[in-house]
Amino acid sequence: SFSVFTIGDALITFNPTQTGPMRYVPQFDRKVGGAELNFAIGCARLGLHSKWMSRLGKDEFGRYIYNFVRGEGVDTKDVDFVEGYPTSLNFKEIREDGSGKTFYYRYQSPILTLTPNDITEEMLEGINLVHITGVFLAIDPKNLAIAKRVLEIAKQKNITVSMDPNIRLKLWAIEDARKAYFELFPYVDILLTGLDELQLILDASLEEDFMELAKRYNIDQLVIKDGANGSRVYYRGIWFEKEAFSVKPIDTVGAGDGFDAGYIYGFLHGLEMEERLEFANGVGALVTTVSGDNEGLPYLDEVWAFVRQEAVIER
Ligand code: KDG
Repeated sequence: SFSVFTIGDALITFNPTQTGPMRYVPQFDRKVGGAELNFAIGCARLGLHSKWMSRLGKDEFGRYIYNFVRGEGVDTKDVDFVEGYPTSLNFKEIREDGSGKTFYYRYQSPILTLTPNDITEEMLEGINLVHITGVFLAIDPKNLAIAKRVLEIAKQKNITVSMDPNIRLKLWAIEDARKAYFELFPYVDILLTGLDELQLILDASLEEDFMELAKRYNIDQLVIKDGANGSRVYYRGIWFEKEAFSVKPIDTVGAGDGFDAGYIYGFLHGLEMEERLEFANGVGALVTTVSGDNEGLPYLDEVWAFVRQEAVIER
């Protein structure tokens, strides 16, 4: 099977037990979040070998995250516990339509202890694809150097690189985000981005500008996610697109990470462009139907059954 590698911070995510303003929510469900971790779980559920590099607090929450991720079959060889950096928290507010807000309690994330020297060639042994996201970059300015080190090794080893800007303006300013992304674009083979994010990054909404970006940085696949409007990809001068599945979302957080995992699965397995988009749309849609950032990530057979609208025996 194919192997993927990603690097990122984890959070304890508190999901509200009711919708509406967070100040009126008396109870929360303790869950696990983190964009790259969601991606890693998504890949593992689809049957990929999935490696997630991180640092966790040496505390109860850190242990919980570790056990949770291992339970999902993610390779945690490059995960360590660090003293003195408590695991970060994220409280969510959810509206009736499944959209919401996040409130971070994230100041001294354990992953701040990582340095470029922690990145070794050996970590990427046997890896087919490296996935970087903007959340990791946003947490600390020095993470750009860490990401670069990972991507340089990836390039040396001919490993495909995917990136999701995953803009979190609560974590950094758009100017800083842009600078970091543009430094990494030269390494990127597959850019997986929300339409709104791409518009923000380029300060433009024209298709010509998107194509220009892909050409200038030699981005092989520029994949644009547009939620309920579906997704499209610009590949070798041609746009392919696929409409979204209609679902009743209850928690949209993590859908983009799920889409990424689905797209990467489709890429690694050589699915045709439109089928690849459909598969990824299916994973993203399914994520939104379950509460939590990663609980709704489907297993492989569930995605196929969903996209082919096959009847599933339930009782
Ligand atoms: O993409 C989903 C993530 O945003 C969520 O799991 C929490 O990592 C997180 C973040 O920083 O927002």
